[in-house]
Amino acid sequence: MEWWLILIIVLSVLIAFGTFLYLFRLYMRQGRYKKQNRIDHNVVIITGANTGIGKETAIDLARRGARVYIACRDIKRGLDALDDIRRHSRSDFVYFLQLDLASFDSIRNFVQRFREHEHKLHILINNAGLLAKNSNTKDGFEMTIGVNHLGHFLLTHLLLDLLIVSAPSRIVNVSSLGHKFAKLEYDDFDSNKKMSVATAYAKSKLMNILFTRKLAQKLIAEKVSVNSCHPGCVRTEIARNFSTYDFLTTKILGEFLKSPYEGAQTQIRIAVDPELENVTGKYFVDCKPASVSKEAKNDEKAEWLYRKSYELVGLEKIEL
Ligand SMILES: *[C@@H]1O[C@H](CO)[C@@H](O)[C@H](O)[C@@H]1NC(C)=O
Ligand SMILES: *[C@@H]1O[C@H](CO)[C@@H](O)[C@H](O)[C@H]1NC(C)=O
Ligand SMILES: *[C@@H]1O[C@H](CO)[C@@H](O)[C@H](O)[C@H]1NC(C)=O
Repeated sequence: MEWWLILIIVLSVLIAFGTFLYLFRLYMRQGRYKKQNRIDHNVVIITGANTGIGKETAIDLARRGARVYIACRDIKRGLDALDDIRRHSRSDFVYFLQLDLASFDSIRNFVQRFREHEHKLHILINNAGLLAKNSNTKDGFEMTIGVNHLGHFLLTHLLLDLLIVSAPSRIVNVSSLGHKFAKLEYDDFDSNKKMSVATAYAKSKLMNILFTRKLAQKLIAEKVSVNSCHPGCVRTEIARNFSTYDFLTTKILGEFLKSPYEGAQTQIRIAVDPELENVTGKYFVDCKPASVSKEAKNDEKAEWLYRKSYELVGLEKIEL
């Protein structure tokens, strides 16, 4: 073969491969919320806002004029994040309240302190999520499910009356594509049950979606919307304690993962887009509505989970 023919073939292959990588990167990082609408004086709570997409969401909503309360467990990290968020958003209306979602007492205490400052709540973003190995919450539940699901369940219910008097208001539950790998079983709350971290995480995210759908039905008449989302594959610290995963995501796949800013776009849209005012019970990916797994559409399990969670977090039975 002629040398120039070989050269052309090699170049074509390289160009095709480069184009493929470029398009794949665009695909992985798509979805932007571009409207600049303001939400002046709206009161917002964001859990886990000291880092990653929660922090980016806090900056964005503070820029739009909201009063933003960031809730996280570690006081030092929370106060550092508060400084950053105020600086980047150029807003002084950002506040920090300590909250440990692995403790029902801490959650009740948080809500009490919040009520001393505010009589309204327009947007609740259940953003905090973790992956924890072999540990339990203060109340004795498996840690990942306890925080990602039960903790947020209690928090949401203790704040419902404020959301209702502030209607139209919104609840955003940050779930994950991971929910598609999970099935709900009736003994999942048992802290002695053997479960891998990934399984517990997927289950907790499935529970988020089942709840979103159940709660959305219950709150239609109150004009409180409840939607959930998958932020995309984002560079975050969620797996900071798992070194192999951490190495993979930060060093090798980094270019194909969303930055926290990009990952925050979907939840920002659900929280503020005026067009979505009457949209509830839906699941969004890359800023667009998407479908959930078959398991997540199971109304019977949603109802069971709702009742079970009510009982486990120690709420009085109140039918909405
Ligand atoms: C959204 O979040 C919490 C718990 O996950 C629930 O209490 C609400 O019902 C709503 N859905 C959620 C969080 O899934
Ligand atoms: C990660 O590990 C550190 C100590 O190495 C610990 O303090 C921290 O609580 C762990 N975080 C999570 C989310 O498990
Ligand atoms: C939502 O519903 C209300 C009352 O039904 C209506 O006035 C409003 O225009 C609707 N908003 C959107 C964006 O469709």
